[in-house]
Amino acid sequence: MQKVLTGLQPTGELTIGNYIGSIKQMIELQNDYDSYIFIADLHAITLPQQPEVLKKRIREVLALYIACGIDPEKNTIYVQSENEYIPCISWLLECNTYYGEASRMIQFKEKSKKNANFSVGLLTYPILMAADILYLDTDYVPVGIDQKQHVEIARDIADRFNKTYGETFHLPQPLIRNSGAKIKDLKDPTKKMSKSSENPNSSIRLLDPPEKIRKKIMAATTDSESSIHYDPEKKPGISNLLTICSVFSNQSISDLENQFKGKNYGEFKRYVADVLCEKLSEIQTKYEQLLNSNQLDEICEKGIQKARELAKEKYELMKDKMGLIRK
Ligand code: ATP
Ligand code: LTN
Repeated sequence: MQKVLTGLQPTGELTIGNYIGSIKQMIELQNDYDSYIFIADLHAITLPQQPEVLKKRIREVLALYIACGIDPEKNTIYVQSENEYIPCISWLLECNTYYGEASRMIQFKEKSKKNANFSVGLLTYPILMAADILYLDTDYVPVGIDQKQHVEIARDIADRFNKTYGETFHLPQPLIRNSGAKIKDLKDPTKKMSKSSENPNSSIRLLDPPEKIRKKIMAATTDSESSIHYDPEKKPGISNLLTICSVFSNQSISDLENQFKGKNYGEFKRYVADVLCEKLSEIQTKYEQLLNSNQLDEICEKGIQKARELAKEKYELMKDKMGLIRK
């Protein structure tokens, strides 16, 4: 059975961008693939985090995965930092990655520009991500478009390692949605919606109450026309709302365009808010039930045992290939 794997950083409250770009794809694949989903807490600390907040968020994201529909019977679910072989594998991969290659990553350039004293971890971030992907011989990695380059570098590193030391890794491929690969910021629809954004009105959080969802959607930036049609270049705000609405209502964009022909932006926005409130309130009810249950711990214990065993096996193989053996 082919393998799919993805991870999310516990760096803030998850947004509908995270849901669409990553979680929903995993839900759609879980019946047909050997599926792995984890909390990328080691990636989160590449930027400063407050320990108490981080701890709380790890649990929140776990509960949200399951509340959204990630089935613990069909997925291996774990917390990245509990798998001690991942940083070991990452180190071996770092020594087979060029500095130039890592420093060309777009995310590194953007995040290092924003933080005057950035950590070395911000540079080696994609190599840690390569370790997450490669230990498992992952076939597909469902992500938003912003992570495509990181999956590609993982593939390059794997290919180089195979050529240098002999066949060791399977080459992974990113899996990116046609529509919804980059949900936009509600206030500035030329930018990506991001959970660590400073403006709370720029994103819909999966745990936002209905009145907040309505307020944010009604205040979302649009344009001065009145026609509701999909044109990401000229109408980025309306196109973004159409994409969001299409994913959450399971209607196609052209069906939505027909439904709202001749109607105004206010009517359309009210519909988008209704659709979101309905779906998110289902997720929120399940989330509340899960957050303080023992079920979460049991799921993670089971998940980490499997992930650790597989990572240990790959680490030993890599060491062997690289000559890291005493006799
Ligand atoms: P941060 O603001 O901390 O960088 P983020 O919101 O970008 O966080 P990540 O944890 O980096 O979220 O990403 C988790 C997954 O969600 C990744 O696969 C990423 O590509 C996807 N994702 C994040 N934002 C969006 C978005 N706006 N549209 C589609 N996919 C997204
Ligand atoms: N960098 C990713 C999170 C992540 C990930 C991974 C995603 C860490 N390791 C492995 C897919 C596969 C992000 O979403 N920011």
